[in-house]
Amino acid sequence: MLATGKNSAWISVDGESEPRLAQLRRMTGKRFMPVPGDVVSVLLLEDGAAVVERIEPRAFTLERRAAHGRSKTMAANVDMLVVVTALANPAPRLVTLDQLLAFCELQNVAAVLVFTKPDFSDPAETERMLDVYRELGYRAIVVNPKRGDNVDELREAIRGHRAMLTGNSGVGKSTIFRALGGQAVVGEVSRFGVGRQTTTTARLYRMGDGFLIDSPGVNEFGLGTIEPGELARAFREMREPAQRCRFGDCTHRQEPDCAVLAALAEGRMAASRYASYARILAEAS
Ligand SMILES: Nc1nc2c(ncn2[C@@H]2O[C@H](COP(=O)(O)OP(=O)(O)O)[C@@H](O)[C@H]2O)c(=O)[nH]1
Ligand SMILES: [Mg+2]
Ligand SMILES: [Zn+2]
Repeated sequence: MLATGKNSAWISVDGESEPRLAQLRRMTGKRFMPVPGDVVSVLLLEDGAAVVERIEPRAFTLERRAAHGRSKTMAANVDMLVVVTALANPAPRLVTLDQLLAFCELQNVAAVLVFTKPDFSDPAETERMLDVYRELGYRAIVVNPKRGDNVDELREAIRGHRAMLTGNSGVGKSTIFRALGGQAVVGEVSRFGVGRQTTTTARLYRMGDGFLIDSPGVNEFGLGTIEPGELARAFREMREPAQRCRFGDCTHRQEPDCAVLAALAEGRMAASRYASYARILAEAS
């Protein structure tokens, strides 16, 4: 398991506590770019150097939309996203949060919500926002990683999982990573060589059976082109009403006798969640 680099990667070899730098051997005609979470076969040389020979088959990959309609693999073998949102500084962007949750629903990945910077926010407002998600059955934890508040509860929530921190820049992902024991310095390999910090740096910290990945700027996993019906299934509170709309192909935007719009009007769906649904749908079509 490792953090990426273009020609080299930090890997942790079983039985060793310290990661070591390994060369990536290029295999002709084959893409060879390990990502965090990959399990690799390593050849240990006599001089102590390590050569990554093979990437084991990935059970699962997280893809991010890149330029020109291509996608970029961000991580492999992840089974949980830790979706981090700051309560303030920067102000919460709930559409990012809801899109990441929708991604988890569609990909069958577990999700834990973490809200940071409670010291800058109004407690009553925070409770209202958390209630929206707790009522939907999500686990939501308010963490102050700078002071260490509730870090143990988060550790418990991700125990045994292969988790990845996601969320907008500046929300506290790296601070959480360090508070949980992940090291900031070890394993920092840029795509262009050792020692330079770039936005593509990713880090992986082994925690018991699982791991935690800190990867900068991971705020969206594009849902691609998605049908309204499929997106509605990714919003837990829309599943039931969506089955009662008059039209089978209802987009839940302006149709008559739309049970989702009725639920929204009656306060059974949070306005912010519906706004995220409409926004994601507009961007996906
Ligand atoms: N006051 C306060 N600052 C925080 C909290 N969480 C993170 N920070 C600060 O927010 C800034 C951005 O954090 P960082 O971990 O780099 O965010 P990242 O871009 O998501 O990795 C840093 O200066 C942190 O010290 C918090 O709960 N309270
Ligand atoms: Mg960071
Ligand atoms: Zn509808």
